[in-house]
Amino acid sequence: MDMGVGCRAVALLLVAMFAGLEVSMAAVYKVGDSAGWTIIGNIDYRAWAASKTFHVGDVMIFEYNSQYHNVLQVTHKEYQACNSSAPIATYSTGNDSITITKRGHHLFLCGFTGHCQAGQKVDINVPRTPLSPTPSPSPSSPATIAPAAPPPSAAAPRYALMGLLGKLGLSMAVFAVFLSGFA
Ligand SMILES: [Cu+2]
Repeated sequence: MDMGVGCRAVALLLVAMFAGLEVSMAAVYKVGDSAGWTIIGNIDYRAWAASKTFHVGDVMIFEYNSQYHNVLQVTHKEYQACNSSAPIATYSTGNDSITITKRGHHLFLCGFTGHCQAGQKVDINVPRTPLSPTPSPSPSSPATIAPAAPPPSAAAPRYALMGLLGKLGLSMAVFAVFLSGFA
């Protein structure tokens, strides 16, 4: 084995290791993407959230001018009514990072007068029943009723799969080294 192949192998292994690392890390989302947390432009935060699949450990970044907005975490009832009088948590730095630590709905709204009514509210939902990574192609089987309160260990299979994908990536990279080194 000459030095060139060795160096390439090390480089590819590093790439594969980082790729494997990436899939197991939590995602960071900027709420509203480039628009941020605002009432300007009628951002559809419902559509924004619907386009994502959130997981426990993901980080939501709310970016806004703290003179005109804030971020209040509220209950479902308060969310529906745009009630900002008794929030669960209040964020007001203008650049808030909020880590999602459990499954279910995480409801946020802006507490400034009229903003929530104007649509500045977002529902970050982490499905209580993990979505199957490979949906069954046969629609004939009826949907099974999930238990009301799944144990915390329910997240384990997903991470196991992520680890598997990482290993798959690694072995593919090793295979690529063989192809490039001995072709
Ligand atoms: Cu606001």
